[in-house]
Amino acid sequence: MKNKYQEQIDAFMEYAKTRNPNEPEFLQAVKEVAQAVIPFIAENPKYQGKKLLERMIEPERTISFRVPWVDDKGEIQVNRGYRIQFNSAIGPYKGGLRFHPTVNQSILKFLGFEQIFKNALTTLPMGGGKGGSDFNPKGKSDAEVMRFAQAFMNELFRHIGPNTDVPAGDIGVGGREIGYLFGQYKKLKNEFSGVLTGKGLAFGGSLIRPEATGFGVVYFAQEMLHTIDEKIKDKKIAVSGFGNVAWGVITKATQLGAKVVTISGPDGYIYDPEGISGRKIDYLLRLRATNNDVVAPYADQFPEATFYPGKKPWEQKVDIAMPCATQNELNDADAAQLIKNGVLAVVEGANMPSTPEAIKIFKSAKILYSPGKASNAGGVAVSGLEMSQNSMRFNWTAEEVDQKLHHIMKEIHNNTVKYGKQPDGWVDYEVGANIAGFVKVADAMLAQGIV
Ligand code: NDP
Ligand code: 2IT
Repeated sequence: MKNKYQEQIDAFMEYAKTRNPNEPEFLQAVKEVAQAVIPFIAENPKYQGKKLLERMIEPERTISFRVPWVDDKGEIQVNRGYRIQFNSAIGPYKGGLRFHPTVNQSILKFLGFEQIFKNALTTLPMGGGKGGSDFNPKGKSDAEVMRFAQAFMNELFRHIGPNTDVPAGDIGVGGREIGYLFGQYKKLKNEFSGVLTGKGLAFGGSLIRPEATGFGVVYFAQEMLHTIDEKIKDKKIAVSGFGNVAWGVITKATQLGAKVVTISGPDGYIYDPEGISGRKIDYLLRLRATNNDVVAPYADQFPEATFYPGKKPWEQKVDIAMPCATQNELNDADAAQLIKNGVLAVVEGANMPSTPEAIKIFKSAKILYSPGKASNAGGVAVSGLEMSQNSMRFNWTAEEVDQKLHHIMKEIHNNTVKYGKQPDGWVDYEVGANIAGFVKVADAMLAQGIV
């Protein structure tokens, strides 16, 4: 479908490219939002002439810093740390930290930008931010991870705070790393506060936060399936990745009677025809804790499974695909294969895992397709609930948190459908999520003046 606002979108993207050269991932994320929001602005005078999108694509603050530390051999290592404080119109900056060798400013700006809209969708008062480092956790000892985390916090602490900016985990940052980061913050500030989320249960963490992103993805998938009178029970699901999000998705989908048949790592993917359940799910956690880049050992443990080196799970015939590894891991050829195999729904657990070409294929086939900023918002939503519990100095039970998460995912679905429903009844979740997120942030920015 040719967009009648294409010229305006192209002009805006030229402007964005000129200001952000060499940032392909960031521009990809901006384009997705611009395509949805520019036509909406054109039809809603209230949002015109305020340079809202121009303001939104400019981070309020970009912090980049040296992280020197000493490895186990006594050698000095130097990494680069970042925090992108993107938008605080609706609350303190909020978003994860990523430790991965591929981390650069473009990737963190794409993630921080997406986080603005995602956080707005959660219904909770959180602005958007993201940070991290090009530190590679692979093969590092526990002591090295601790020293790196402390060195990282030695600079970050002066830029964050429970009412300013509240980081959490992302790729390469889980409970262990958050623990070390929190310890160092507390030591430097002499302050015990909810400055980070994803903390251990003994020191202010929330029940269900580790599971939240994956559980939320599955709750969102249930809502999507309801719109076509389908259920998740007995569905065959392909999942990519084998980290925190993949684990949560597999746990909840299995509880609800679906069968997850794949996981993947950078080395290839596993196909398990019997489904990944029970002790196999526990095995995933052990595999992840090795800090190695591999899923191949799964097939040695469980001989009914096959390992496909260097391949991606999208070649398998499944009802639902849930990419949960990383950005741009599902391309146009993968999308075409999934459609050919009759996939009903693609529900993103990772951030921006489908390329723009892949999304185009899903949309023209009119399957159910949801962007990560809607379907993976459960993680940051429970981070928001962790902040609430920290402020109250009180803990909700697992059931209470799970119930609130479920409710939030339904709200996100409703709000996305509100703006994404097309005249023929098909829901464009990508357009819906971007407009719904934009409206909340834009209204707050308009009310607060030019700041
Ligand atoms: P983890 O570090 O726990 O896991 C990431 C997983 O993806 C690892 O298994 C990683 O392996 C794997 N992976 C990395 N590159 C590839 C690749 N090229 N092909 C296949 N697998 C790969 O991170 P999370 O589970 O936390 O994050 C996964 C995704 O979900 C990311 O896009 C993240 O931004 C997003 N997300 C995370 C949330 C959270 O709360 N944690 C919330 C919302 C979204 P390895 O590390 O060995 O390379
Ligand atoms: O991408 C994400 O939403 C996250 N990594 C979680 C952020 C958070 O603050 O919990």
